Amino acid sequence: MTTLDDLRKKLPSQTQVIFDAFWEQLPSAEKKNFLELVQAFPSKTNLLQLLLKLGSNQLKMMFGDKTQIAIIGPANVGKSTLYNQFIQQKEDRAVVSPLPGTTRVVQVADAGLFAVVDTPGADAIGEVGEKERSAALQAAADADILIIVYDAIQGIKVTELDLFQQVVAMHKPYVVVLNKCDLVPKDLASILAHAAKLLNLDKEQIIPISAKTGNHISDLLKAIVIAEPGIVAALGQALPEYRWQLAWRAIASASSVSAAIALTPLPIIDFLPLVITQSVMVLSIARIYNYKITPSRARELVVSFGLGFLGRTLFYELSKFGGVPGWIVSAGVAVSMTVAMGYAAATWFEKGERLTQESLRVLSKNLSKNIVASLKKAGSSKPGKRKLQTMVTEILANSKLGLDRTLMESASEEIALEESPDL
Ligand SMILES: Nc1nc2c(ncn2[C@@H]2O[C@H](COP(=O)(O)OP(=O)(O)OP(=O)(O)O)[C@@H](O)[C@H]2O)c(=O)[nH]1
Ligand SMILES: [Mg+2]
Repeated sequence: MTTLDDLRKKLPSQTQVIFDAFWEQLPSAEKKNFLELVQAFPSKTNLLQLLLKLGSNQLKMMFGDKTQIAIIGPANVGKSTLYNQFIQQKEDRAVVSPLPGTTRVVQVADAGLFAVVDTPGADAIGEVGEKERSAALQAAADADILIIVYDAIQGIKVTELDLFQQVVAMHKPYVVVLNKCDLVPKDLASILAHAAKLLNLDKEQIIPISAKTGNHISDLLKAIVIAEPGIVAALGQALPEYRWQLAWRAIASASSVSAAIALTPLPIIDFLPLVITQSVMVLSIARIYNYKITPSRARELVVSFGLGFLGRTLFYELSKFGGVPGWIVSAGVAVSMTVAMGYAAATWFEKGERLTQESLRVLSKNLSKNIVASLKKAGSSKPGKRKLQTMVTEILANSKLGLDRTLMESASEEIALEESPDL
């Protein structure tokens, strides 16, 4: 688990001072929120990026223009490669090449929560070099946070120290990165120690990464996030959405298993394996919401929601209408029960609120109608288990419900999600 201190240590001391000043002013309730959020930071880069993306609206609301993060450093250290790790749109990709001096002008792109700025190498000599150097320094002066990149193999040349000092003198939050660590055969520690000594930093304050493989980019992202505490506040607000999107993945995968279970025996849904599948899902959702629960308690929770009974009632209700193959009704009911259970669990873990039987009933009814309609559209002949699982995963992956939790709330208030099937 990441602690605040782990993250704080990654910041150079000047940036720690900025963070500490912010921390002192924070009321204790806010401090608590902040700590909880930091602990919930995922260690996988792609998940952290999802969180950053979700936080971008909050940040815009709070600060108007986006925070700009400039990547600066000598030529050929991998600045543009790192920039490409942050961008959201493929069209924004920067050109990368083994030739020093590839990037000639400053470029800016959207990186979700912040805007990222790629700059030309700031160590070039000659007339063109001078121009590029001042463009890079100007970009640094215009940015809110700086990432200073060096090459782990080339090391830090004495001539590059001057650049570092100039950047530090700007008194902005910054982080220092040693790139191309994938090429370091061994003894990364001594390379880090050497760089730290030159820059007058602690070893922990230099973040070793590989911009090419993406390794340890998440450490860098976390350091950036706490270097600008405003970002953490924005992330705090985005966290519920982020958790819901993750929970939705767990729900989609458990639902596809539930659908396969519902295929046999037909036409009566076998509820015991469903309870097991849903209990496993509830455990993963609990993990996402940082809620401690044992497997047996998860199972009790599933049973206590009484979805088995609800499912049976729904099944008979939907079968009565005829015209829909039995397997579609079974799968539709099993999936909607699992989705409803996932939503009920997420609501419980997040807010401590228990959905009422009535809202669960309305929610699962609306969901099953929609899932039955989507399955009907997807194919008329009864598929094998695996095919059905793929179909259900696709239906749920494309559903807007996974992006926006509030749609679930309206679904449990008897508002049709999409057009209802004519049952
Ligand atoms: N092995 C390895 N190669 C890298 C890494 N990052 C960048 N490179 C390579 O290093 C070379 C330079 O990368 P760029 O991203 O163009 O470097 P830059 O700092 O933008 O260079 P300029 O624009 O010339 O200042 C390219 O051949 C990259 O593929 C890394 O983490 N590992
Ligand atoms: Mg470049």
